[in-house]
Amino acid sequence: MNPVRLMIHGRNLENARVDIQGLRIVNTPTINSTYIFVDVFIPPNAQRGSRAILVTTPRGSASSSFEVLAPLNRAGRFQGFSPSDVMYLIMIDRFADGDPSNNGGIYDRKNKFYYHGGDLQGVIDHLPYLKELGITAIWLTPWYDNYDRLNQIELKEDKPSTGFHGYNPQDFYAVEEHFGTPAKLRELVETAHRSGIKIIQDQVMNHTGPYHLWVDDPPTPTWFNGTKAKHLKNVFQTWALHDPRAVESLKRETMEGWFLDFLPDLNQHDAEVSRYLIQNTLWWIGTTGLDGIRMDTWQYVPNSFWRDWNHALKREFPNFRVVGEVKDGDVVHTSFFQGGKVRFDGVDSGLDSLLDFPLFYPIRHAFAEGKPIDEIPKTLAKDYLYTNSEMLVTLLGGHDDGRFMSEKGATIAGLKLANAFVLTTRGVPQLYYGDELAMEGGDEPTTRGDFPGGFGGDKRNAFAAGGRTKDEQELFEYIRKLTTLRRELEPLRTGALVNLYVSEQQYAYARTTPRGAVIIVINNDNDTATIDFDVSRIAPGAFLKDRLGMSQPVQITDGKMRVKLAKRSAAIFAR
Ligand SMILES: [Ca+2]
Ligand SMILES: [Ca+2]
Ligand SMILES: [Ca+2]
Repeated sequence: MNPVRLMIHGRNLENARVDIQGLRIVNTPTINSTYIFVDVFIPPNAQRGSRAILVTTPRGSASSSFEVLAPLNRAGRFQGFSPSDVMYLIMIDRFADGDPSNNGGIYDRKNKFYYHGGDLQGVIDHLPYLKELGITAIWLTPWYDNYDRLNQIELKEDKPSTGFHGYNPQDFYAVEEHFGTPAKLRELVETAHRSGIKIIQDQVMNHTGPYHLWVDDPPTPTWFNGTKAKHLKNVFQTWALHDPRAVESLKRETMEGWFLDFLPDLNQHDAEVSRYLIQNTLWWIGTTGLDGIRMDTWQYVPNSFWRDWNHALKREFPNFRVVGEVKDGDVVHTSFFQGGKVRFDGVDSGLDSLLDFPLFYPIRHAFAEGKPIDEIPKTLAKDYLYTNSEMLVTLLGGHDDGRFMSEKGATIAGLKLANAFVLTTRGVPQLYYGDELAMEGGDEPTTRGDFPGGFGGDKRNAFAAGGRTKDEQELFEYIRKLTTLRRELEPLRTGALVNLYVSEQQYAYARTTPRGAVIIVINNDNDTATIDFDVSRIAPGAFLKDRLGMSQPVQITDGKMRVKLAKRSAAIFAR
């Protein structure tokens, strides 16, 4: 994007003149008392480095700086993600404290709503751990600068909270000081890439944090939908968003209401807002070399904006991929938001992928609560509604829901089955930090617990085998085995998903490519089960071994496969 539009904020700016050392200002679309927008052309041969910005008015002058960076080499950067990846979600503040010197401000490890000290250095320090687990992409919760004060608007358990989670940005161009610096972020991306691990940024474009300076002084009159004093409150009538019959006003409170009634809702229909957000995304990608984006609160932002945003992003970074958060269990609803198709509103949003919440709930029901497993294939049967179900990001846990192990009835055996399923079904598997150790936490604050061993003074270090309990070590090894198999067996990454057998508590499916097939069998029952099913079109006459070691080898005769599995266990059959 060239020229680049800069937003300058100050006081008494009427009649101001702006000069930027060695760069040409080609346009000044806006000057008012507190904002100036200037368009700066950056010639390809522009000298790298910091440039002084000088603002002069009849009443005085002020200066700031603007940095011109060398473009990053594209090799090994901006890679996107695919079903060949295993994604791992880290809440930066709660994973590992690699730099106690940034633990200032509202920091208290005993308060679950305050900063706990985790940071970007902590992620860098534990890349070898993630590599050992078989992770190839890390999704980090937002690293935007959040407010440096107690949030008196959002009370948690009747007390002020903080922005430790990152979802309340107050500066879209800065890194949270508790997490590190822009240089540390670039170091993380570079170091991760050297380890074969991609970095996914968590972005927020629906709203700002409640203390953003724009709230009291918006850059344009229509920067936000409403004002702090007068705005709609967000309602969750999300079904209306995909309803071809709904009038626009029926969607307004959902689209333009302030989230939780306090997060200022950005108006992407304002051309300046749209340009600001698009340029901001290109800047993060271009200055760090990161590989993908997880976009927060996707459905509350207009599809027409997403079309423009995705178009600008893909034009610059064609391999880049985006996964949107549409938190809903209904495939009819979520599938509406995937790109690749012009919808009834005349728009193709261009969105590559969605978090697969419609599959998340059946996974919890079956494997945690022990309810019938057939809810899973029943959900997968609706895949035809998506433009590309292979790209969906499948998960058994995340930072907005209680942990798997805190569901009623959850056991380690069930958690293993959930992992076995997520890491062998279609889609891009995503794990949540600490689930590989069966961490517990039943609600939003406790689901974001500190990783044991990531923080000074921790009693044990679960990043190392010696610091794990027997159960934790067994689970860790089981997941490691699954990620290894996914890497070794091509059909688990790229194969078509074929459902072979479904009963109330048994499910068999295959992943097939023209070159071969892998057959997965899960017994979710509390008794041993023997099942017979037809594989004549998938693996006729094959001799298959279970790579998880739970079943005897199977010789297929007459196209029939017979498998006997112990209670609550899974088998992965390959030649
Ligand atoms: Ca720290
Ligand atoms: Ca901050
Ligand atoms: Ca909105």
